[in-house]
Amino acid sequence: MAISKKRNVASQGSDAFTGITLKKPAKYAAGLTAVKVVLQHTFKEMGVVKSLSTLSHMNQKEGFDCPGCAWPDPEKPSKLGEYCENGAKALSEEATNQRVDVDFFSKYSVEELSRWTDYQIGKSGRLTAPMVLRPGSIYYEPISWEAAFELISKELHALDSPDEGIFYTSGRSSNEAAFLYGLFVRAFGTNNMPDCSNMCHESSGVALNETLGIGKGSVKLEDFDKAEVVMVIGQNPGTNHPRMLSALQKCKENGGKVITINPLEEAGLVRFKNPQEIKGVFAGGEAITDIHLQVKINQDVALLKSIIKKLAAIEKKDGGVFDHSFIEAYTEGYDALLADIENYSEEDLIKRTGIDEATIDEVVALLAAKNKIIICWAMGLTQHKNGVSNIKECVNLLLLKGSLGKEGAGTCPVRGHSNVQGDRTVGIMHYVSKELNTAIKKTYGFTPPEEKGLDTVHAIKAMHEGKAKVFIALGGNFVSAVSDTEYTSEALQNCSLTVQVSTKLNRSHLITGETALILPTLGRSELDKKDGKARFFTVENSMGKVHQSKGLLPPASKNLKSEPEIIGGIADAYFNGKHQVDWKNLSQNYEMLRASMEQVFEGFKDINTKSKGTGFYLPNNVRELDFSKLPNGKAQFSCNLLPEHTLQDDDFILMSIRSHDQFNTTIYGLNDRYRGVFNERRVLFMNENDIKKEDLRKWKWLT
Ligand SMILES: Nc1nc2c(c(=O)[nH]1)N[C@H]1C(S)=C(S)[C@@H](COP(=O)(O)OP(=O)(O)OC[C@H]3O[C@@H](n4cnc5c(=O)[nH]c(N)nc54)[C@H](O)[C@@H]3O)O[C@H]1N2
Ligand SMILES: Nc1nc2c(c(=O)[nH]1)N[C@H]1C(S)=C(S)[C@@H](COP(=O)(O)OP(=O)(O)OC[C@H]3O[C@@H](n4cnc5c(=O)[nH]c(N)nc54)[C@H](O)[C@@H]3O)O[C@H]1N2
Ligand SMILES: [Mo]
Repeated sequence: MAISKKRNVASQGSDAFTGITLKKPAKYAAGLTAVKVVLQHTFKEMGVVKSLSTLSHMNQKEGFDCPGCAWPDPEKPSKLGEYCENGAKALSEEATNQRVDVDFFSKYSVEELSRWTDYQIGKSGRLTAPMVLRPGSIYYEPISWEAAFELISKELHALDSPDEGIFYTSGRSSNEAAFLYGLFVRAFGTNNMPDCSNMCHESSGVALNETLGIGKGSVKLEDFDKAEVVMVIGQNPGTNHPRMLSALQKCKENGGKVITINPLEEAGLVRFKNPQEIKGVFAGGEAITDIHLQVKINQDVALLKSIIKKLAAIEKKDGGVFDHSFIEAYTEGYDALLADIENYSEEDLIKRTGIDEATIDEVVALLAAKNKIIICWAMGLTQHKNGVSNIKECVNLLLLKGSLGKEGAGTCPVRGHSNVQGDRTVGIMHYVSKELNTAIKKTYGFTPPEEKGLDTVHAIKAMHEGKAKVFIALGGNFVSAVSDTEYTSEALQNCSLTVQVSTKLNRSHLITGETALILPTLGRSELDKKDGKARFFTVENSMGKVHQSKGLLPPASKNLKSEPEIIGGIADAYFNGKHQVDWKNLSQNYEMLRASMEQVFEGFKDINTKSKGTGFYLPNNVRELDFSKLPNGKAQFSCNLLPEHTLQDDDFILMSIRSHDQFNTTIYGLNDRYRGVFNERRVLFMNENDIKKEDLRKWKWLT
């Protein structure tokens, strides 16, 4: 196969530095500056009138769900607006007035565009028409929707096996779109459904499933009002889930304590000025963290073990620390856990964490006395090699304290993309769910494949080795989101066809297979009309609540289709009327689609009516303390190993973090205001002591 390497030479864009300036890191998050930044950003991208009228509909009952993160909305949204600085930035990225039209593509070749920075590419605007990049060509050209669907159908039919197809999903798709997509992929005959979760909260899903029998968290938003202690581990809510700070604020107002565990003292975790309150705008803000544990990178297992060991010692001496009636009734493995912890030296554990013992003792004293504990976490725990152990160790602590299945307590993996949890619920996964397959067979009359499919890493490998040839992405920016950009570029360029269903131009449109398609779709904020009637779709937030989302803006172009319509178009062309499922109808009639999803998912009963208003919670066995699906019907304690790092004296462990001005691969701007970095994104932070030790200040750029 001819690989068109020459047309996309640069997989990283320009490497030129943009001129960094540094200031002191911020001491608080949000406040008046956040309000100013919101307005600057949205006015610039969307204009004043459109900004103000659209923002007031975001996260409101009759409005649309924020395209940013998956943090839930309160029952009574704030009248001043229920959004944060970064949600507003996510909206203005989508609702920008800039357009990437057909002329744009005839002006700039793929090769030229691939030399642009991600920031420039993203700022070019919304995609407006289906485009095709034909073999040997360096320019995208327009194509009709029908021809695009036919082209995909032809390539899929040409594969030797359905397993040569890869069907990626990002986490922005609605439940309806994701379900239909998964249904089509299964009808096509493969489980090759890598998704952005593989790079994100996969380890949470695995750890929670194995220990508690559900891959999701157990807390509801109201639990934050009642919690005595909230632990925020490996998470930076000030930037990534700013509305969570309001929940932490409320917890504190009700007498709760917040413990943060993070190698960095993130601005939002120190103080918070709630921009939705007058006092938040004008006063000094509220302290959020009561105790901060500045743990060394990837030493959370050591830290949690040291805490558990110290709690066990108090329990042995005085009693009253662990919840024995809970442990007895609902758990398995307590004795093994206590025996295992004996194998570790307290001194060694504490040394690994890099934290002074007195601070750990403060945390232990607090935890010993309280039993309504919430543990929140995100990428600082999940994205390590030993991510599963990190999370299982959090579960151990909650089980010991009986902090599950009651008010003010539980697990809280804070999700990323605004519907990443919903996508999983409705069947986006590379592994096989027997339950789902049985329900699909019963409802639609075909048997889904029973072989496990490829996750992100294995899908890349398969494309690289020529074992997979067609790559279709429902949203996202695959090439920039996965870790090894060069290897992945080669893998994608090995494909005969790559297809991107997208709202905005990104690098994955420029690093392509022999033929490539861009299929532009409606954004969440846009009006989705059929026969003059507005349609809504549903999403699931980070706490398992399903609710409707209805856009209001005129679509970026008349030539856009909704995601379900695009999937229906592909499926219809592929099966050409020879399949049990009525793809066309199902993809256009969302009520019918939802009614059919009701048959497949137990918790979706009456979804068409129940999803209106504030929505409904899906079943959650942890909330009910029902562990019947686990071995012996019990929640599982686990014994986890410490991560081993073999470091030389001058070796360092690195971690990755998001800057304040980005959403995954989307670059909102070049600043990281809270951390005091301006005009440059490629920044390496280092502990001052390490810099001194290595005498790195001699380097000019570190002044
Ligand atoms: N504005 C904005 N919002 C977003 C996103 C975005 O990119 N921009 N992305 C969305 C998505 S998809 C996701 S998954 C979430 C991500 O939300 P977060 O997980 O909050 O995002 P990160 O920036 O990866 O933050 C990781 C945090 O973990 C800390 N950390 C790193 N290593 C360790 C460690 O070993 N131990 C501990 N205890 N902490 C550690 C870092 O210092 C950092 O504060 O945000 C979602 N929301
Ligand atoms: N460099 C880098 N890599 C990362 C991360 C990071 O922060 N930086 N974060 C990691 C994490 S935690 C995650 S979850 C993954 C995320 O991986 P992805 O989900 O693949 O990446 P995103 O950057 O969120 O995708 C952005 C693109 O999604 C498209 N898009 C936006 N909204 C919609 C929509 O409504 N429908 C459709 N069809 N398309 C839409 C736009 O074209 C936009 O360019 O990346 C991981 N990898
Ligand atoms: Mo994520």
